Amino acid sequence: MTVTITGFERSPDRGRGLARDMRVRWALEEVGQPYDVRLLSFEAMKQPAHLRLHPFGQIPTYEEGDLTLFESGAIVLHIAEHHRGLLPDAASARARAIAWMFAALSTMEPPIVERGMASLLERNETWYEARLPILNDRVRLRLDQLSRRLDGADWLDGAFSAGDLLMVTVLRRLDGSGLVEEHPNLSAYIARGEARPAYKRAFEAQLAVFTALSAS
Ligand code: GTB
Repeated sequence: MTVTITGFERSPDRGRGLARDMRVRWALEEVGQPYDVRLLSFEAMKQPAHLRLHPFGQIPTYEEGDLTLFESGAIVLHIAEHHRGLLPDAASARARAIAWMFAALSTMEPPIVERGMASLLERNETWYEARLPILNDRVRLRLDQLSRRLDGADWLDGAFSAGDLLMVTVLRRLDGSGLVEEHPNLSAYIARGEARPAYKRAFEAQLAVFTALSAS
């Protein structure tokens, strides 16, 4: 059954693969599941047709037959549960991989997004220069802890899993901040994720949307 996901018609990241459709594309590529992408304008995302799929009027969504999902984490978990390759078979290892998925989205991502939103929307505020070090330190705390746990391993818990997939996409949002580079093992971890053939296919597919737009 063909899967259809949604993505930005004009991604504000200009093809850097930082929007959350990237993690869904990557998961689908990892498991070898073909998919279609419906591209949406910001206006279309707020219309009733899309709000029926996504209560918050955002991307990504996921449609497979009569199943519709929103929330990138739930979508990646669904893909991982229905195909081999993104979660271990053994029950305890599987539960730990799912814990890393939650860690990526509920422990690492919030301070990273908070920092990103501040740099994007609050840069001209008088208090921005005073607030940025506070936001950086919140991110630094989590990066330090993650770096210590990863230590010299390739992946967070044994083989590559959906936990790594989400973690790498979350860490990529720090691109340009200089914060990840304070931990060479985390830079190498991201690079390992980006070197995966499935990642590359997903990245190229979302970049092609931006390239086609720029050429038109
Ligand atoms: N918790 C939801 C999930 O994980 O699926 C969050 C979904 C979400 O934030 N979607 C964003 C969206 O639709 C796109 S990814 N925004 C439009 C809106 O809310 O009206 C967030 C994003 C946007 C842009 C960049 N960028 O330019 O670098 C990075 C990430």
